[in-house]
Amino acid sequence: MKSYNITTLDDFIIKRQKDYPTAKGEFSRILHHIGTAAKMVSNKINRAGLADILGAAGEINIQGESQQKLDIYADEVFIGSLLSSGECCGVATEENQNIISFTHEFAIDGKYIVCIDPLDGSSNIDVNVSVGTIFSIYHRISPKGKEPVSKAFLQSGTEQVAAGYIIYGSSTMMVYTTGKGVNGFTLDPSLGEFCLSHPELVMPDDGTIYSINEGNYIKFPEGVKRYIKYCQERDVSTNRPYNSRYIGSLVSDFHRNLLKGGIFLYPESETYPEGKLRLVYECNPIAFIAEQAGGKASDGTRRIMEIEPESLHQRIPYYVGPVKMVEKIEEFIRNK
Ligand code: P6P
Repeated sequence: MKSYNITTLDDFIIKRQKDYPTAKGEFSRILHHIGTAAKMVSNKINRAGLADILGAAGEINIQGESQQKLDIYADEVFIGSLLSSGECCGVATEENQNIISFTHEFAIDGKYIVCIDPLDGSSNIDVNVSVGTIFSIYHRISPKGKEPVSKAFLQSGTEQVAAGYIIYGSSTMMVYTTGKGVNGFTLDPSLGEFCLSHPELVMPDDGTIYSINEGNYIKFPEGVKRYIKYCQERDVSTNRPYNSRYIGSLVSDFHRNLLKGGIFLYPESETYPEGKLRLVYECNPIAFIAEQAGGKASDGTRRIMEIEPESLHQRIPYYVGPVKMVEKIEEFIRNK
């Protein structure tokens, strides 16, 4: 008789809680609440074409980008869910200039803070392309009973307690790490549960996909231009030319590269002299997952997770993927 061995996200969190002898469930509660918020956002995204939730909300966010209605909805849902967990004392999100402290009596003693991009790639929503949520969890560094201090949100990526993303695609998946490997869960809409579907994810040690917005080619640094040509040259011994795959949604591009082997590149350019992607709530969480899956993430010269953030919305050049591929682009940048 066929047996259905279904492990839900909550089962998995509780099972893994035993890996942390001192754990009292606070951390598990945060992950559970992130899962709940993800289900709510997934539900809205899947009906975006029907409900009046498509299109710009008429606001401009702190990035100077027109906010999509779903950006605002996702921001409010994740903030509300993290607050209600009672284990998080504050959040930093892409949509808010400053940190949001939870001073409510049931949350002010929360052991953790969360940095989150509630809906990354949201400009793709109106054309039905997959988008994502990206999050990092850190310990608070201020004593309990007081509001979180801003430098708690500027810890280097090596201090992450956990990191993950949700990809709202052909199915909704949640992929996260707590520093003991990477696991993927697929939302079963009929159960309303995230079920373990990709246990112990490991990134291939090399790849044949490169993901970059080649429309910016003329603005790229010389080393990056030469690397792109390297990807396009014929050399069967190194499986080149590679395939170019670019969705324009970091979570989607990274998720494909994590599963199939490929490098994602977002270099600095005249348009984005510091790079476009944000260190705190995009690059660091994805870097943690990449490293835990055996990959690497760099700004072209430095390990992303060792960079001390200087500001909440700081941008950084970003190269993430299999170690061999990231080391190759670093070589091209070094020898520009
Ligand atoms: P471009 C989405 O706006 C985003 O922040 C990332 O998800 C994505 O990788 C990147 O920007 C795409 O930027 O300039 O290629 O459209």
